[in-house]
Amino acid sequence: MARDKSDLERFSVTIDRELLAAFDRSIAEKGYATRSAAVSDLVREALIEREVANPDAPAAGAVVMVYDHRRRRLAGELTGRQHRTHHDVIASLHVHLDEGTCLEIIALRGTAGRIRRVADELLSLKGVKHGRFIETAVGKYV
Ligand code: NI
Repeated sequence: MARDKSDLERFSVTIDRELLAAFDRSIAEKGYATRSAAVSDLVREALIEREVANPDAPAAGAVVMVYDHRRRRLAGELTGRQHRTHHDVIASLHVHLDEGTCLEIIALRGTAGRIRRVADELLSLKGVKHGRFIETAVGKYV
């Protein structure tokens, strides 16, 4: 992506005034310094979403999940699945939130379709209370 100013291009956009006002409020709340930075992120997001829709695209992502380790067999099952998919699981972080609740963050790298399948399998395990998978394209747009 843009490495110096010569890589940047200016363009104008015609947009509904109220929509633009709402966008400006939204990006101010998020802390963007300029519309350009916010629009660049939106464009990148759209391109990455499209890229990772291709199951063969190189991708990386993270599963973030919360579960109760006292739940029978769940902790062992989670570990077993990560070992079985060790080519895709590149790191994990386990945090003991309280007496029973664990927060686990599992980093995945592989093709988009494959790591999504691994993430879905982890998140659908019985006993996972809440979780989410975020993914990004590798080597393209980022
Ligand atoms: Ni724990």
